[in-house]
Amino acid sequence: MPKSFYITTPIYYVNDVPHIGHAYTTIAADVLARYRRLAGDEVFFLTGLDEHGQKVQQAAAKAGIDPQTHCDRLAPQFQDLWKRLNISNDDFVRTTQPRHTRVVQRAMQALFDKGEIYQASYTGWYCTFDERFWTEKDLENGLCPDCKRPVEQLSETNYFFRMSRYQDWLIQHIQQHQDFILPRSRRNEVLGFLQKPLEDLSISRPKARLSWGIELPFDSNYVTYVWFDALVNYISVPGYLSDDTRFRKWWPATVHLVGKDILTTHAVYWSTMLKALGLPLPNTIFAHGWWTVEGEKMSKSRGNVVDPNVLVQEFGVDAFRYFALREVPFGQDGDFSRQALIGRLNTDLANDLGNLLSRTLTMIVRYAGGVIPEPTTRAAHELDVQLEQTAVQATAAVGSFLGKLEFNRALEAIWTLVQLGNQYIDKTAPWTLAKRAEDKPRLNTVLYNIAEALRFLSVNLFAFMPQTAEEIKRQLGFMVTFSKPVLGGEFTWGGLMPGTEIAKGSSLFPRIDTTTKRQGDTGVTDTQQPSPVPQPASAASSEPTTASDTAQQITIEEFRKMRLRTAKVLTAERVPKSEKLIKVRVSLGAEELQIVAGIGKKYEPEALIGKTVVVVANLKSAKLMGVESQGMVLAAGDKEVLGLVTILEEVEPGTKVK
Ligand code: ME8
Repeated sequence: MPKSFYITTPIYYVNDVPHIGHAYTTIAADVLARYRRLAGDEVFFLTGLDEHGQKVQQAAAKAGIDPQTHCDRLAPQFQDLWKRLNISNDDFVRTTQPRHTRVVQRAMQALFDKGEIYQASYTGWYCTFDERFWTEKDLENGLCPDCKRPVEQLSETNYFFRMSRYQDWLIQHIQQHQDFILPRSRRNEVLGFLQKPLEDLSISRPKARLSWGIELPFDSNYVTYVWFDALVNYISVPGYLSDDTRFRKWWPATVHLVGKDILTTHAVYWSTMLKALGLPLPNTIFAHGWWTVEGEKMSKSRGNVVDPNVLVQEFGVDAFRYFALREVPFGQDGDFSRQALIGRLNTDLANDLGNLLSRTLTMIVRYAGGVIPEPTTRAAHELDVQLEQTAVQATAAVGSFLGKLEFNRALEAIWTLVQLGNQYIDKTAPWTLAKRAEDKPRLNTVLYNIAEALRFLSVNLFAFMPQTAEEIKRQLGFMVTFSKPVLGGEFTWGGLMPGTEIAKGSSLFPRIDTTTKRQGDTGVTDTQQPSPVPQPASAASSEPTTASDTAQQITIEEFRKMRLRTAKVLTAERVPKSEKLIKVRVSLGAEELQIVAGIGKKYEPEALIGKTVVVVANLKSAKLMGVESQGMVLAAGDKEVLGLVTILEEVEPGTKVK
């Protein structure tokens, strides 16, 4: 029997367009939903909109339209964004839908009939922004303790939910269910909150003050408090009080994903409501952290609200999905910056993953006629065993990390395989194997293994980056149906079918050019090319040093003009129609250079990727066979290149060489 996995996001207020905060929770939920489907669970993934209440009424009034029209205009913005982000939600609730309002009214009536709701007059401090009353002692310097805005004193007759009677029970429930509120630190916060006496909760608003809400079934002068309406979406949609069989299948929810801002409403209001209704509590409420933008709180007034649509357009959907979950451990606060996103895209996605695929495809075309070759021996080599084991372990690790909502660690586990794949290529050196006919069987095995590692990667990446997973699959031509529970059944190493034709396509992640102006950091003010370019003796000639070398002595100042740096080779490809020239893109840490080097007779481009070389980084750009070269890669040899200059130890790219 497949397990039922019911996951929800908050339903977002339609007072404004969606931003990266909303996208964050929704992407996280999507990854879990996709992964659980792949693992064979039956999944119900619900998201939607919170359309009632003061915030929405105010936004509509500001726009000069009635609230329903306002909601109808904004709802497609959320739905379109979810499509663009490849969100695989199974339903989309809007709290103005009759399927929801009906259930809210029935639930309210049931609570009223049970005596869980009573009417009373109340005087308190009201925060319009948070739509809630505070007691005198709650206030902080006379301001709302939550949003720090001014509050006003109001006296009202309202309906109250007897929340206070559930305080002890709730404390006990939280203590007895370790995973009910996660992460642990948030659980402790809720327990801390519950140390203070819990008051009854006002769950109505007089229509005279707020008309935009669901009318109380037992008093038409009132509408339902927006939270008492919104939270019910989690049960109204899967069939509470309307379809028992369906409801029994999905409730209790497996995970409610929320931001830390709305943990109390979920952990306290929602739990006690469910208890009063006689319903079981969800397994887990997970409160994730808060995103700032370039170090600042995101707000309309600051004008720094980030539109996910723009990011998708600029960087692609999967780069954004990857960044959102890779950058910060889920649960902790994080900061969004374009630079950080570009960094992730260029390194993890373009250099590591993109390169692995393109190198593999290039070699399959070149050395195996564009067809996945038949491996001759299985696990013949220590390197093969290591690759297979890492693929299998990474797959298991992804499952176990996602079980704990540790998205970033799941991605790290996947990247151990990406990196090992690249190392496997470097170490097995297929370009060398291709030179000797007797190495052909080994070459085939190696190429097969890399392609198989990529099949594993594609399956593991699917939940995070569905489009990328599909593209890897398409280019390598293997058969996997991601809508089937691939990981639920047999998913083993060696499943890749030899003989399939590959379809090398465009690169997965085009690099974002971050090339900066190349001056200044050495204090070099003279931008003129030092002339003649002094070459260190070791790189100048294969001849021993002669008297004529020493004749061309240079001063230390002249030498210092040269900007010598370590550089990591990111990409390498042959310059068309040239036997000798290879175009490399190298990273100097903060900047990148494109260099055309005459090393093509000695090296295959694939062998260079990932290597640390030494470059002259302030050489005036020149064009070689029409291709711009912005520096020089140092190599030993004169007419003939004998070997590239490398560094004995591991050093960061961009380190000064002197
Ligand atoms: O609270 N960083 O809706 P809402 C991370 N309608 N996540 C963020 C974020 C940020 N800067 N900003 C928003 C509501 N979020 C209610 C919910 S549920 C029954 C009713 C995300 O539009 C995060 O998930 O204010 C947060 O909890 C949610 O959006 C708040 O959305």
